[in-house]
Amino acid sequence: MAASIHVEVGIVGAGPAGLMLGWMLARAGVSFVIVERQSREYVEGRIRAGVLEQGAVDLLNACEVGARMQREGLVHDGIELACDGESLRIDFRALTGKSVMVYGQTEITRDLNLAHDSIGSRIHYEAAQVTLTELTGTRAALACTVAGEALHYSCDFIAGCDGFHGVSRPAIVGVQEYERIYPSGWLGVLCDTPPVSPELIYASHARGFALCSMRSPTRSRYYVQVSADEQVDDWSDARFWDELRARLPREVAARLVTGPSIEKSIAPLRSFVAAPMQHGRLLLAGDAAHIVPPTGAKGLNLAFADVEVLAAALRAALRDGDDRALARYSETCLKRIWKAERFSWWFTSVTHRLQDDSFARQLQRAEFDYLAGSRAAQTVLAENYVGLPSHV
Ligand code: RFL
Ligand code: PHB
Repeated sequence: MAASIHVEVGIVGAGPAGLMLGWMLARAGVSFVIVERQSREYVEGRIRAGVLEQGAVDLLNACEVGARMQREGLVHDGIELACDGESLRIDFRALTGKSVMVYGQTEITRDLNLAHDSIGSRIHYEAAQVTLTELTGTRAALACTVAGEALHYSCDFIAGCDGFHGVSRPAIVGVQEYERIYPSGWLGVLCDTPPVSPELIYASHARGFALCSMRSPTRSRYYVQVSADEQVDDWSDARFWDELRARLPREVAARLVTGPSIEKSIAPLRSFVAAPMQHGRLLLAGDAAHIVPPTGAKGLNLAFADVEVLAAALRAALRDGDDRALARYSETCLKRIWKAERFSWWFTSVTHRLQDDSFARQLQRAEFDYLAGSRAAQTVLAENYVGLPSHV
C-alpha cells in the first residue's frame, strides 16, 4: 500500500462548499486536499443557483474571489410576486436596506477553480472509491483512486462537502434526519434570450408555480413546477414555453422572448436536515447536511454560511489549539439552517400547487392579499430573502 500523505484538512467534494472551504484554508495557511468524484468540466457546467445573499457576496469579496462577480453580477433590489395574473413588487432595498446579487453557481465554481489554479492547490477530480475511515482516531484517513492510482491521506479533520448523495453523511454515527419530500420538481430551461423582466418573477398560478430568472442581460433562466415523476424528454421547448406563458400575468407572457433551450433539467423539491453535522474528526457542510427547496434561493448561501463558520473553527483548532468553536460547529450552523428551512418551506407552500384542494388555493390567495396590504408581511419576506444576519 502507498504511504499516506498528511494534510491538515481533507475535503470531500469540489462543489461551492468544498472549493470555498479549500480557498479559505489556503488563505489561513492550513494544508488541505480536495477529492471530487466528477470532472472539473462537469462541476463547472452544472446549472444550479443564481441568487447570492449579501453575506455570500461579502464573503467572496473578503476572500478576494469576487472581482468578476462585482463586474458581471447583477444587483437586484427587489422581486416581483404574481398570483393569478396580479403582481406585487417586494422592494428589498426600501424594506431592509439590502439587495441580492444574480451571479450563477457555474461562474462561482469557475472563479474558485481559477483561484486554486493560481496557487497550485491539490484538487483530485474524477476520484473514485472515496472512503473515510478512523474518524474517531487520532488522525482520520481519506482514500481514493485517481486514474487507477490509489491515494491515501491522513488528516486532522475531514470536511464532508460532497452534497446530498455523498459518502460523508452516512459516516456519521447516530445521525438524525429530518425530511419533507414534495410531490413536485422544477423543470428548468436556460436560454440565450433577454430576460422577460429586469427582476425575478415568482408566479403562483392554479396550474402551478413558475419562476422567471436570469444569468445576464442576454441569458434567461426559467422554471415551471412539474409533478415529481415527470420526464425531461416529454418536454419539448414549445411545450415548456406554452406552459410558462400560461402561468405568467398576461402582459408578462406577451413580452416573453423565447428561443432554443441550451439546458433543460428537472430538480426535485426537498427539505432535509441532518443533525448533528459532525462526528469525531468529520464535519459536514452544505448540501451534504441540508437541502432546501430552491424557492427561497438559499442552498448555496447556506453552504457558504457553513463554510465561513467551519474555516474559522478549523483555523482556531489547528493554529491556536482552541477546539471550542469546532465543538459548537453543528449547533452554530443549525440555528441559521432551520430558519432558512422554515422560510424555504413557507415560500414554497404559498406559491406552489401542492394539494389539489380549493381550500389550499384560497389560503394562498389570502397570503398574497395579506402581503399586498401589509408592509410588516413584506418585511418578513424581504429580510429572509436577502439573508438573516448571523446573530438572529
Ligand atoms: P454540491 O454543489 O452538490 O457539491 C458537492 C460535490 O461533491 C461531489 N461528490 C463527491 N466527491 C467525492 N466523493 C464522493 N463520494 C462524492 N459524492 C459527491 C459532487 O460531485 C459535487 O461536485 O454541494 P455544495 O458544495 O454543498 O453546494 C450546494 C449548492 O450546489 C446548492 O445548495 C445550490 O445549487 C442550491 N440552489 C440554489 N442555492 C442558492 O443559494 N441560490 C439559488 O438561487 C439556488 N438555485 C439551487 C437553485 C439548486 C437547484 N437544483 C438543481 C437542485 C436552483 C436549482 C434548480
Ligand atoms: C435561478 O436563477 O436559478 C434561481 C433563482 C431564484 C431561485 C431559484 C433559482 O429561487
